[in-house]
Amino acid sequence: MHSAVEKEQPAAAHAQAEPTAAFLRACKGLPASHTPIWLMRQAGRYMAEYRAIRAQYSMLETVHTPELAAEITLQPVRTFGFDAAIIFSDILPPLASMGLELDFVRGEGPVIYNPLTTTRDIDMLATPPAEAGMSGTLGAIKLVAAELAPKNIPLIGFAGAPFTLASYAVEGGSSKQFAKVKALMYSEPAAWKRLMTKLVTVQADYLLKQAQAGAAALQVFDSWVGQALGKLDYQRFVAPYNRMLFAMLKRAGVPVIHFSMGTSSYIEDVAACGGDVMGVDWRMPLDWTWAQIGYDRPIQGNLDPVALLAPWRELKHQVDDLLARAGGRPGHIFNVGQGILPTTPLDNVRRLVSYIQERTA
Ligand code: 1CP
Repeated sequence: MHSAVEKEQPAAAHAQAEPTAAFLRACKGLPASHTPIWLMRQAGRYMAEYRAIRAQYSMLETVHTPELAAEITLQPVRTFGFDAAIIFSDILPPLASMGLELDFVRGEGPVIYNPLTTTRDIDMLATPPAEAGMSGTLGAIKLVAAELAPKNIPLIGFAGAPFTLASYAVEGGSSKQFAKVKALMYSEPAAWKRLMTKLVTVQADYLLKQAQAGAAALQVFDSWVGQALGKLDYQRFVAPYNRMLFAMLKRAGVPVIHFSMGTSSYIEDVAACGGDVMGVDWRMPLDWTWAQIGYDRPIQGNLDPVALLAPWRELKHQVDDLLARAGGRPGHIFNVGQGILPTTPLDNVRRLVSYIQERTA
């Protein structure tokens, strides 16, 4: 049942060697009271409470105001009883602290008005400490951790992986073909190295400070590597920097989830870069992916977020299939394979969370 919300725990519960929260136990591959569940983008437009706040404040105002970010983080946890919270923020605001002019344009998504076009732009990028540009998120983490620690609900901090962030910084926003960022990568290898190293420096510092502020786990989002790069490019142009990042995060003292999308053709290379838990998308069956990664490594995923738009009969079929593929092994964290959609019916989320928590108890 909902043991994660019922047990009273001391504030530093997540720092213990043997945690009691189901989510943290699964992150360590330990047997848990039930299969823990949280959903990427669990705070967002499918919730009326979120839309009400966003009607009054811009995306960046909500991210940089600790009280607003904390409230948005807590909304889905209160409503659905998830086994973990994820701090409300985005992967892109740290780029603003490096000197990129970021905005979230309604209906269009993220935009960077001064994308990197020359090697000089790369050399001009600043590498400030997280307190300089991300103090709002660090403050929000403190507020949420204080609220959730007595309920033994872990809070996840996060950041973008270097390639995924470089794609926005060079393309100036979302991309389908990643032509500009790949052209830079192929034609200016020395500048590429400087860019990726700066991104690793800033993200590692930011993630370590999120753990210090009270995040009980960290997730690194490498959303676009799989869409942009084949195995050989991943090995040459991305893996060295991801390895550096995950090595630096060992000092955090909390579990680190390494999430990527579209990487099933080279998931073993992705896994080799590090991360205690591998977050995977829905394109390959969970049992196949888990076997590639190794069953001794915890796994997070991998329901198709679009399945949450289906009637319960179909959703239940996909959920039962996924649980069967997880085979009741310790170290499975139930999640979607990418952020849930704004059109997701609340009832499906409610039903999914209680079904997972009750069926696997
Ligand atoms: O209100 C709105 O319309 C803003 C929509 C929105 C939201 C709710 C954006 C803009 N970001 C977020 C929050 C967000 N983004 C979280 C919050 C915590 C949670 O509840 O999960 C997280 C973890 C992210 C991470 C993120 N942002 C990723 C990685 C995960 C993924 O979905 O692959 C990426 C790629 C982004 C960039 C981004 N920010 C926002 C949008 C619409 C996008 C994607 C744009 C694109 O497709 O390129």
